[in-house]
Amino acid sequence: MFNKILIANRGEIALRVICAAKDLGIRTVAVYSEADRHSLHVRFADEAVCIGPAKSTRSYLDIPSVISAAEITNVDAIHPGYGFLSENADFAEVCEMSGIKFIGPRPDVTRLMGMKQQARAAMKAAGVPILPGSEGVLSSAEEGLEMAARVGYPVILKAVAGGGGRGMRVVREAAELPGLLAQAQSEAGAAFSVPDVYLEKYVGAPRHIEFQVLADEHGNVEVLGERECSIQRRHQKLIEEAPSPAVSPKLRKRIIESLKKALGDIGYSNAGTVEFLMDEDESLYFIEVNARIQVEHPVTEMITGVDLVKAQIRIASGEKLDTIITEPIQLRGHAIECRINAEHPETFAPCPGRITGLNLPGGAGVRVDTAAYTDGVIPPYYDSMIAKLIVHGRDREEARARMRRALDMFVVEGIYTSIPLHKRIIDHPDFIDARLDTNFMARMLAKAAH
Ligand code: MV4
Repeated sequence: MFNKILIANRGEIALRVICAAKDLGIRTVAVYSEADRHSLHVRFADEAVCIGPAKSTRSYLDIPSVISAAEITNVDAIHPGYGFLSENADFAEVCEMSGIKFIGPRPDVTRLMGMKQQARAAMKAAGVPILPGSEGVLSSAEEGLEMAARVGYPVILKAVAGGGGRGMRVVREAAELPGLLAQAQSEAGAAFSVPDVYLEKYVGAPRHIEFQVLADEHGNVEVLGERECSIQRRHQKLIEEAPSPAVSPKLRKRIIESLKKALGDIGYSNAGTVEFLMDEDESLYFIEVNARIQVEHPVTEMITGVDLVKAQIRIASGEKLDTIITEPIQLRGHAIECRINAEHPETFAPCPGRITGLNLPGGAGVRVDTAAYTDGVIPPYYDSMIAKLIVHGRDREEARARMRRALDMFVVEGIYTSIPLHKRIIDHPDFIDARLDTNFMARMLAKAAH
């Protein structure tokens, strides 16, 4: 096992990784920007190194600065958390070349998963259901028109190097396709330096459902069920839950079996998430792989009892999965997570500033992952998420009731937060009845506006 690891991140996830390392008896090194000098990840790590100014391109995203900090402190491994360098295959390669273990998948695998049309082809080859569409990159508008006619309109054009919704265009009829293809290609070229685009059948109001995977470095794969992530606004998730109310045991079993084969064939290792869309027929279709630990991993931890971050570290140290997961995975009860953001609950404008008062809820079935504290300052330079409130219950309704009372007891003074918005969602009849799709928030906000 490692003696010491560096955490190349900040905020709640840096603290989360420090907790996992402490539980394993591993020493920790925090890195921080000048804006994060007084952060809890700095306070609770065994050592801390300032790696640059507030701007993340000059600190948390600066590969030479992070590697220098790792070399000075003589760590064995680096955990990248989520965001920042977590899916940067070049960074994972530099770690490897510097003799530092990167806690995540191999760089070649991360690179392959980043090329969405290749990930799609790999999944298809292993029998994972995909949406009808192009085999690879579109080479011309003519090819796009031919393909769209075959799968039927509407179709969606997606950047192969895309993510988070950038470089996507929905095409409703043939006449629009050449123009939208040119737009998608130029947007993709500007944003990702790769103009390549592929085509899929478009699903109108899908559910967003993702499966959690753990794989060791000896070819063994486990799938820890799924999460429902349909409650989102502009590609930012707000609420996640596990299991998905829309996935039957039979469908779950089928997807899990196909994913075990696919990830084995790909040579995937460490933690990962495989994203799907569910259409009105309740069929699941693969869309992409996220080669990192995700924000919403705690809902899976709550229903499986598996500490995913500890598992990541143990896998990276070479342990076999059957020593980490010693019994068949069981999904127990129901978990819900609310992402608490420092933002105005109506305008969604970010709201950095000083937290002058704070009460974190607790009690049975409640977990709060946060790096916030009274008198702490939320800097304006980074993501606005300041806490994750996670609850567990025997069933969805018990979890929902616990979420409602925990939100009532969650007090943040000095800045605006999304807590009032979460109360509205939790009380919404469609949420109560689990009638969820990716348009839920747009519908709820449009109704409230008139
Ligand atoms: C889609 C889709 C409909 N049909 N693909 C958005 C981000 C990227 N990860 C994939 N996305 C979508 N792909 C097909 N074939 C609709 C979306 C989509 C979406 C997906 C998940 C969660 C929220 C979303 C919001 C808008 C669009």
